[in-house]
Amino acid sequence: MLLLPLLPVLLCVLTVSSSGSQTCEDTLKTCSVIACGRDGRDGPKGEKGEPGQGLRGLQGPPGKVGPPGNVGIPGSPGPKGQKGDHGDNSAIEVKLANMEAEIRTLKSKLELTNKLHAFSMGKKTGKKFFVTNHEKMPFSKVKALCTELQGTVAIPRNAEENKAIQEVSTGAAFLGITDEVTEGQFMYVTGGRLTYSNWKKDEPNNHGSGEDCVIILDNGLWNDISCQASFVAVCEFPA
Ligand SMILES: [Ca+2]
Ligand SMILES: [Ca+2]
Repeated sequence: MLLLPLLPVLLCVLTVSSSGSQTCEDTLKTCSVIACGRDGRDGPKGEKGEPGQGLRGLQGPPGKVGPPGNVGIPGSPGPKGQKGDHGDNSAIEVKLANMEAEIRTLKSKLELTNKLHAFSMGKKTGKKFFVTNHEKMPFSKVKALCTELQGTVAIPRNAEENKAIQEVSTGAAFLGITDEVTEGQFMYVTGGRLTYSNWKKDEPNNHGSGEDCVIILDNGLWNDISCQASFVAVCEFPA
């Protein structure tokens, strides 16, 4: 197929070479593609032809992935966010609720304890009551102990209270009465002169180096005695 376009040229070449006596001009009449040179040398070089119209090859597969690039510089900081919500208070509320429940329980227990104590002491409504730990100690310590318990040293204001103290104490007990300020003039530790007394016979006698405190004996009678001696501590509490 590729030889077809060249066929006239080949035929002409064959005709010229085989004719012998036939001149080039004669041959030119039949073979237009032949140039007749005067001296038979090559003609001038022709102009460069147009690029060929052959088919372009298919595109090849993509090449390998290249190495990763360098780390870029950090970007500028973003805009400030909105203010967050307030914290959750539920934990504190639960704690408070638990504490309130505990306080209610404690109050209830305290009321019951007070009732049991009053019952055990035979306390009657509207009357003060007397309490003892049956320990013996000097008068100063009895005063301190009763004060710590928010009470005072037992003071009988009448025969009924005198009997109550006598029954509570096991053995002789200090009373809240002294003549420490003025000898022979007995006063309540809470202030005021005596309005009731139950002295044993020949007492108070301020015996020996002096007796400024008072005790109630097993039989309920009183005797003045040294404040440094030890006797049972009995405290009184208001009704
Ligand atoms: Ca005295
Ligand atoms: Ca005495």
